[in-house]
Amino acid sequence: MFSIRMRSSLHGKHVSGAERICKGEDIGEMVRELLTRPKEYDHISLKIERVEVKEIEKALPIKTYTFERVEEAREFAIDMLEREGIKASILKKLFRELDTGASPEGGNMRGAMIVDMESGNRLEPDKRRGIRTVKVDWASRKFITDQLLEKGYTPRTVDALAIATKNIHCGVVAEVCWSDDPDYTTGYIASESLGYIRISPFKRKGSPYGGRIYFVKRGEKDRVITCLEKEAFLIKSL
Ligand code: PML
Repeated sequence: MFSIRMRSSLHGKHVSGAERICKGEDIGEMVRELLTRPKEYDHISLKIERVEVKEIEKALPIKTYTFERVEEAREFAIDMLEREGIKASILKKLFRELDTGASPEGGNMRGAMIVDMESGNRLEPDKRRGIRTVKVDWASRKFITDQLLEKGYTPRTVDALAIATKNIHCGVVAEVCWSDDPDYTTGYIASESLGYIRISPFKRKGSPYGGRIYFVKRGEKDRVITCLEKEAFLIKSL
């Protein structure tokens, strides 16, 4: 199988990125599809790589919780994540960082923070780049997308659920995510026992800041990063 990754930008700013895993004979069709995704770009890169693929039987189960205000939504997320053994003080500090841009110069990171769940210390080797969950796709993307859209979820759920499922499979104990898209305020938390919990609104409308936080056991950091960035997975079903 092959992993195909596309990243596009306009005037030096990231526009869109996507990934597919497919058979050699389907590369042409996948590339054509990925090229139609960015509306406008002046730079696009495609990386095609042969990968050994493992399977994940089932995606994390989905639940959605809707709140009046961001503050209530965040309190709910903190309560849930405390059950996973992460202190509220650590969560509040990291939420502030995501809200104001977690990269050293204040912008969004390109990837995720990776955090020691006990001390709250950030462990990313490069705080601008962060950690990237790549090499993951649905075994039947079209079938899964149709099912999720029919249930009222969005195209973002399709990709975020795949990423969260791989993260937890690789040993991330819990994940927090909200988008950097100023108009997309639904985020999620995920863990083995919580599943994929969509939370709305997880951030204020209009905010250009967002990203992902991966909580890990300190001693497992290197193994988890290798799994997230190097091992390829196809998820078989919902
Ligand atoms: C959802 O609607 O299921 C939450 C998706 C979060 C997407 C984050 C992103 O696209 O950056």
